Amino acid sequence: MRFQIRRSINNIYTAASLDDGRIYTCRIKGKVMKGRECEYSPAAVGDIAEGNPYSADEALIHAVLDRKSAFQRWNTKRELNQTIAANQDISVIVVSPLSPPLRPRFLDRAIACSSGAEIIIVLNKADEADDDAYETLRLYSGLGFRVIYTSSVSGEGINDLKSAIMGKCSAFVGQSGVGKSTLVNTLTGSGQRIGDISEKYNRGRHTTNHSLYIEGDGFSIIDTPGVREIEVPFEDLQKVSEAFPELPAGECLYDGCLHQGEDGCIVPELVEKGIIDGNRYESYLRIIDALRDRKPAYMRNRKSRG
Ligand SMILES: Nc1nc2c(ncn2[C@@H]2O[C@H](COP(=O)(O)OP(=O)(O)OP(=O)(O)O)[C@@H](O)[C@H]2O)c(=O)[nH]1
Ligand SMILES: [Mg+2]
Ligand SMILES: [Zn+2]
Repeated sequence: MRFQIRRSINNIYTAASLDDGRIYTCRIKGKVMKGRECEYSPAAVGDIAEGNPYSADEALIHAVLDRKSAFQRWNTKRELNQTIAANQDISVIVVSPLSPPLRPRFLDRAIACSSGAEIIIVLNKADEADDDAYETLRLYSGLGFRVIYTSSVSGEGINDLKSAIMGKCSAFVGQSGVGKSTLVNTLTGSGQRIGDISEKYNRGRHTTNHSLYIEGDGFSIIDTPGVREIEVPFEDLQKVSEAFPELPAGECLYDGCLHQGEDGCIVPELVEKGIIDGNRYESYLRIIDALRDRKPAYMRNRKSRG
């Protein structure tokens, strides 16, 4: 039987059967799934799994199918990749202008954490936005990212966002307190818990603590727990440039140029001329640097077999 994972807490999964439409509580056979050694958890919300029911509402999962897309982050503590959402058509990266403040560096990393999905940037709390926020996001629309301005207070942009996600599955990701769950509630009428913003730190309180798949009217959303920090998952360095569409492909002297100013790399000149934004380039370089020394725990501890 095939299942779609809809909630995951401590390796107990709530999943909808794609065959009989019922909801099952699932466990996974074994702790680590083959091919997923690099991951914090063998399955994520949005994953399609194969398994067998052993009662009317319980099943055992023995395989998780390959993903077409994912939003992953590096779990610094466990030193593994952590999948926040899987198989979404769109990664909706939600930011807010002031509480918490918009951080372009964070946004750049979040874009790089998404693979295989379309990206939409949502500036929520548009009711609090100043010119700076609009200015910052103009850069991203200029790069070809779709940017939607929303406010759950004034209702601005909600219909635009709704039409953008219609017929699709979207993962709402971003910092804690930007208003992901509020948007999800506005869009689906569901009753996700909403948190307030800590006055002392001007950031959210991690109100949503696990990813959850929610069905709306003609679309679905994976609401995800907000994070304070985000690091790009362990992956091929070449893949990072996919998150930076402004970087030239195949124009530097050497194939597979990482654009760190190698011989024959044209990027530093493009930055100097202002054709590539210097801050974006700095984000890119920082991500490459961070990834270079990064190795998942399971790889580091493994003994070399010569
Ligand atoms: N001014 C304003 N406040 C908003 C808006 N949307 C949400 N908020 C407030 O922002 C706070 C955080 O909202 P949540 O929806 O819990 O944020 P979240 O992104 O789900 O946070 P986590 O679950 O911690 O990741 C709440 O106090 C909301 O009322 C908005 O459009 N404008
Ligand atoms: Mg939330
Ligand atoms: Zn280059």
